[in-house]
Formats: sequence, structure tokens, C-alpha cells
Amino acid sequence: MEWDFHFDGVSFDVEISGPSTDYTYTDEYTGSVAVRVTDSGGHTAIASAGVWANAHPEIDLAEGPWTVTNLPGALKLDLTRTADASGIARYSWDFDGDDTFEATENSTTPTMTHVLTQAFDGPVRVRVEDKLGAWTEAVIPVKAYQNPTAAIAGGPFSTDSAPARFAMDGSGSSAGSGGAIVAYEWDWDADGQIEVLPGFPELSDIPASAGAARATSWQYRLSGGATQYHGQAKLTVIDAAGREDSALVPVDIVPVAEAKKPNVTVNGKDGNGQLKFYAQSGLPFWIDASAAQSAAGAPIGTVRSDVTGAHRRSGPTPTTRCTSGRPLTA
Ligand SMILES: [Ca+2]
Ligand SMILES: [Ca+2]
Ligand SMILES: [Ca+2]
Repeated sequence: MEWDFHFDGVSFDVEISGPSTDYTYTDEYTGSVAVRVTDSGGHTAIASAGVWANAHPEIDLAEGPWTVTNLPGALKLDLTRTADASGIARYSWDFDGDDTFEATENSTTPTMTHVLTQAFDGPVRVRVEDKLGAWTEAVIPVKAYQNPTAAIAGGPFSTDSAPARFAMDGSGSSAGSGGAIVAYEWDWDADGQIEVLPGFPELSDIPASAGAARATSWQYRLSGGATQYHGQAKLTVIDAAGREDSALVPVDIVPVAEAKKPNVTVNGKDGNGQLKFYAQSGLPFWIDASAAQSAAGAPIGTVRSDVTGAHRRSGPTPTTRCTSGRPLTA
């Protein structure tokens, strides 16, 4: 007595011999099984029966994150890699943890975008059903909440003289679904280390307000020979559930640049002080410093002309008229 567990109706391929046997299908199979008996005279007979060996779908869910941090927010679930040899008929979802699949969110596609409008912390259940009625379920740990939002008012902050402190206001930060904001952490140089320890000698210039919504910054300085400072201050707010958010604001120290040396013109010749030229005796010449201005573009308030051996004038008028017959330095 011989057995063909994948009988195609034409050729009998012996897989096992014996009066009775067990056989395990490792792959899905829809077809026939056949048994062949042979008598002592060499005569054979074959009998066959239908066999239906189905396997449950194997769920393979794409990695999360399965956390929504702002409400409403979209939760994206991807079962594209889930396979079944008999084909997948539908995906059913229970998004609210009430153990009932949502009637409107049954799907025949393996990807699902579900919008969460309320805070949620629990299992989302999915059932994948194949075309022969076998199904498999998976449970996905989902969290949805509204994160707090950090905000710093009034920035960016800048000064032209150091050291300087700034009054920073984080009271416009908003709480999320995790309850009230319970901590304000100011990191004046945004290096990841908060400065909330007034009284420590090495941090002695940090004001006691450093852990509050409205805080006075530490002293920003120009150190190590720096002529400018460009940094950021960082505020982290933490709510009662321990969730946090951070905001950054630029902080700059840019001293006013030194005033430019005045540009002086003597009878039309350019100079920058110490301009030496020769004038014709008895004829007038003009010293014009009207182009002199500070680095910021503001006119200089007073121009002084100090001409060797000639007139010496001082006043707000940048142009002066002199007469001399000698070499002059203007
Ligand atoms: Ca199947
Ligand atoms: Ca449900
Ligand atoms: Ca810091």
C-alpha cells in the first residue's frame, strides 16, 4: 500500500509505503491524496480524496514608532510584508481597545493610516484573514498624547556690551495632555547641561529664577579673547506625565565696531589723516572731512583741522578753509 500526498490525477508518485500513515503538510496545499494497493497477482487499484491544507497568515508588521505625540495625529501601520499562500482577504482593526473591530476600518490593503484625536495608551489589535478563512491576530502597543510645547518670548536676544543678562519668558509654553507643566529647565548655552543650581561656586552667577517660567539668564560674556559671541539659550518644559519639549532662541553679543578713521580730502586729494601736500602761497585751500563717519554710518559730531603752520579749527563743520605758503599736513 503506497501513498501519494500530492496526487495530480495522472502520475502516482510514492511518498510513503504502509497500511496507514501520518503526513504533515509544511506548505499550503489544495489538491488530492491518493492510495495505491497492489495484490499478489500484481494488479493495482487507486483511490483518492480531496485535501485542503491551509496555513494561517504570518503577520509581519513594519517597525513603529507607534506613538503619536501631537493630537490629532496619524498612526501609520504597515503589514505589507505579511504573507499568506492562499491570499489575504482582509485586515480588521480595533483601534480603541474595546475588543470590537471597527466596522468602517476593515480593509483589503495592508497599510493603514488611523487618525487619533484623543490621548490613548493601549493595544491596537489587527486580524489578518486569508481567503480560506484562517486568521491570525497581532497586538500593537500604541500611545497617543499631546506633548507640551516650549516657547520663549521676546527673542532673539542681542547686546553690544558684555557681560549681559537677559530676561527670558517661557510662560507662553503650553501644557499637553500629560497635565500641567511642572518644570522649566533653562540651558543658557544650549550645551545639554541645565543651569539650575544657584549657590554652586562655579555657577555662582546663575540667578535663583533659573528654574522658573520667567528667568533671568546667566551672564553672557566674551571670554578667551573672543570679540563676539553667538550662541543659543534652550528652554525645556516638562509636564506632570514627564513628557517634554524644548525651544531654542539665539543669543548674540556683537560690540559696536571701532569708528572708522575719517577720510580727509585736501583740495580734492584723498587721505586718511597725515596727508601732506603743497599749497600755493596766498591761495586758499579746503580741508574736507565730511565723509568721516563712524562704522555704523553715523556722522562724527566734531571735525578738527590742525594744519601745521596754518589755521587750526575745531567744530562741527567738517570743511575748513585755510591759507598757507608752506608744506602742510592735514
Ligand atoms: Ca492561508
Ligand atoms: Ca473597537
Ligand atoms: Ca548649559
